[in-house]
Amino acid sequence: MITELTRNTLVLILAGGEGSRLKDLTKWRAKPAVPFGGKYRIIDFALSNCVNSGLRKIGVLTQYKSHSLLRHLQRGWGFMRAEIGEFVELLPAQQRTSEKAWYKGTADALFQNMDIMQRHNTEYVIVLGGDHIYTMDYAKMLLQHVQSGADFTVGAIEVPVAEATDFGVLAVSDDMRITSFDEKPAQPKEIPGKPGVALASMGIYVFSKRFLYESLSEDAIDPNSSHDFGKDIIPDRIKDSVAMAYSFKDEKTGLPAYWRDVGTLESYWKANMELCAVEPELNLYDRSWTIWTYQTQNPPAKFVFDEDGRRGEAIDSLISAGCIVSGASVKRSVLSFATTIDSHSIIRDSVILPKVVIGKNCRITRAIIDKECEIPDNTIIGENLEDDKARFHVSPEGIVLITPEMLGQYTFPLDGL
Ligand code: ADQ
Ligand code: ADP
Repeated sequence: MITELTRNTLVLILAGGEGSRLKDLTKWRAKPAVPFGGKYRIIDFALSNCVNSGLRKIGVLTQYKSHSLLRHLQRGWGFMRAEIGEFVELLPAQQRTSEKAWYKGTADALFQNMDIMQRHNTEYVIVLGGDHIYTMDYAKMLLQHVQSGADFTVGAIEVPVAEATDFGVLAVSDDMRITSFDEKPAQPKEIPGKPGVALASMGIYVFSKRFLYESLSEDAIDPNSSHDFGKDIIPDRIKDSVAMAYSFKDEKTGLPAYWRDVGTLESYWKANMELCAVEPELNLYDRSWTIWTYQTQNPPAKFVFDEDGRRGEAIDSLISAGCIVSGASVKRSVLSFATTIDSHSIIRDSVILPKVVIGKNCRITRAIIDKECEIPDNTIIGENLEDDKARFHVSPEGIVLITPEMLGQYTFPLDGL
């Protein structure tokens, strides 16, 4: 809902990280631009949450391999009405301050956009990562921030301690004031009274304007630091400011809400697989919380008998527009748009990105296949991982990643220079 508060808030989405743990999926595109869930890109979730929360002044900070991301944003997110103060602005790293360097860390990315923040001059600034899958009403966090009189508020979620080593870990008092913050600790603190559970930072923050400007000013940041929010600014400022945590919970159950970091091949694959459940925790069918995206026009998905009379079928799967399954079987898989699968092939537990062509007699299990791959007839993937390792990337958990380059499809003149 648009309110006085949401109108007075600028959102900055950090979308420039390298995402190196997604391996070759992010070789040519930034992590927020990676396709997800059949028809979306990862960044669509943060952006849709903004629009659905009534937050319509949005800047997206890009840096690493941003072509695909910028194209997606230009094509799909240009529908805001500038004349009523709504926008999605693209903010590529462009050395706007006297600093002659690309963005160093996340804090530096914001510092280099101080002029933009000052120009919009909103009372509040929300900073989000562009690479998580979740639905969340940010307006509720904003309201808590304002009502508590905080200088900054960190979005937080309960996670198993074993996973908390990848996150910032918070300790809070009874009234949710942050008492400590450790970035990616080797031994995360448990929540008192909840053994095995830690309170992790979701990497999303609400700042009051004055506090943010002060924290980003040149004298406030140690020039030798990594210029990072999680490592430098947040831990530094909890003592001398009002720092609050906002606990992200499912309102109906009171349990931690759905929130997935899809930073590794395993977690990316798993979050896609979760969508194949009969009742997934992430409800893409909720008409009150549409996930917006850009999509090319495609005809409906089609399932046909092949010339031998074999059925083309799919079960427990998401099949996007433009796909044709001919005499082949798809089980517990996500097919992005315009993929074709030919006779006698069986696809199981796999994530197929757009415009993939899968030939006849293939068996593909536990794989991620990148956009525009052409898989030749009789290809077997996911059954003998030693064989797969020779041709493709195999994650420690045995998920096989296949890209056009690995199939020898692209030969670029610049390769090897
Ligand atoms: P990480 O995700 O490891 O931890 P980071 O790599 O800084 O932190 O990425 C945060 C966001 O900023 C990502 O969306 C990334 O794409 C983007 N980003 C990174 N460098 C950028 C740059 N120079 N310019 C623009 N965008 C950039 C953070 C917090 C943890 C928290 C986790 C939650 O530091 O405390 O627990 O997020 O996933
Ligand atoms: P999009 O989805 O925007 O069509 P992709 O996500 O497929 O683009 O690719 C991201 C970007 O990387 C695009 O700019 C594309 O042209 C480029 N790209 C993809 N694969 C390769 C490659 N093997 N070599 C060089 N550039 C590539």
